[in-house]
Amino acid sequence: MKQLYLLFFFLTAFSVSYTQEASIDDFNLSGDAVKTGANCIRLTPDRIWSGGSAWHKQPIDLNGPFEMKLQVMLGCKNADGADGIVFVFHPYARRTGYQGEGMGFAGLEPSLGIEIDTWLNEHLGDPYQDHIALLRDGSVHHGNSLAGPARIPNIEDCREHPLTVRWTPAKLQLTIELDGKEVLSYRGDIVSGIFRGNSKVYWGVTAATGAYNNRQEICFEKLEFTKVEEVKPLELDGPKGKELLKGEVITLDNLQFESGSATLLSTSKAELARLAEIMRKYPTLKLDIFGHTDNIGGAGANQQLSSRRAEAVATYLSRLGIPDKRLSAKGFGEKYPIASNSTSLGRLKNRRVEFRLSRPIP
Ligand SMILES: [Ca+2]
Ligand SMILES: [Ca+2]
Repeated sequence: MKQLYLLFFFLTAFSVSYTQEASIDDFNLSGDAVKTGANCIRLTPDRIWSGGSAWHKQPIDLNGPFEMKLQVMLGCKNADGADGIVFVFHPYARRTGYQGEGMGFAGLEPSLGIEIDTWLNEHLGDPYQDHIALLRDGSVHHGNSLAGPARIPNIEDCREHPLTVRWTPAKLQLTIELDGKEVLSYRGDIVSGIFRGNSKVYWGVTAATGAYNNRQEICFEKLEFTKVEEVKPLELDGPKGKELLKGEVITLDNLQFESGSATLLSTSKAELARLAEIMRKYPTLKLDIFGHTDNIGGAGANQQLSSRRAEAVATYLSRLGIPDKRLSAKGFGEKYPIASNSTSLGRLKNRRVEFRLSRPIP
């Protein structure tokens, strides 16, 4: 239940989900990629040593949840087809990576790629069958795979196959479905682990051929993803900064934890860095950190969770150089709600970490 609530928190607090009609004009094409209809792009022709990619012009924010659905077509030649398609997240779009076994993905770094590989390269650890895997940083060697390779039935069958890529940041979970079945799943903090804290990345699809070839194509019926609204970071001369300096209790909009745990999401770290800056500017002030929860999940567990979250914040600030003696962390569990726990919006308000700057008692 907790996980559901945190997901809801994310959706209500920071983002507006919408479905966007697919438009090929929203993509930048590179290499041999060409439009082949109202909503299809041919990434490679059936010609040897070709490579192409299509990149959506708008970056996506990995702090928000999204789901993308597309159709992939890997060509009609099985025995002598090649090489495959990769769905990629990458901070600098517009480029196609290396051809052949690189599938237009090799060399794009940093990156996260979901490969559908149709050519056996033994030296890369490819299984003897078409396969799907989660790769990083433009490396197509399976020694570096984050998930997979998972074998799939021959996909070079002249047909379109639905591919769904779903990201749930509250659970740090990436799920991939092919032909309506879950084929890969990965849990990890992609933003800090791969993109060095940068949550806004471009996304696109690459493909390549080598000594053998296939026509490789993608089509979009609909694009569903979440547009993330900008949340203003904490600023000293902003309303929250002013309240804080007056000694009032504030909450931070960007402070987020993994569902049911005290692990800070990477979004929170930038916000806490601002708070640390403020504390450095006013070196005589102390900071009280108060954790609170809603009433779901039992009073004892909530007490512990609220304490661990307040402490996680203090630990992070201490790592940023704020002396421990200026920090005090305390959890209050579900004891002090600020809204009704009988509605989801009320519970959302109750799950919070509060901050108060205070002058030491002389
Ligand atoms: Ca291969
Ligand atoms: Ca095949």
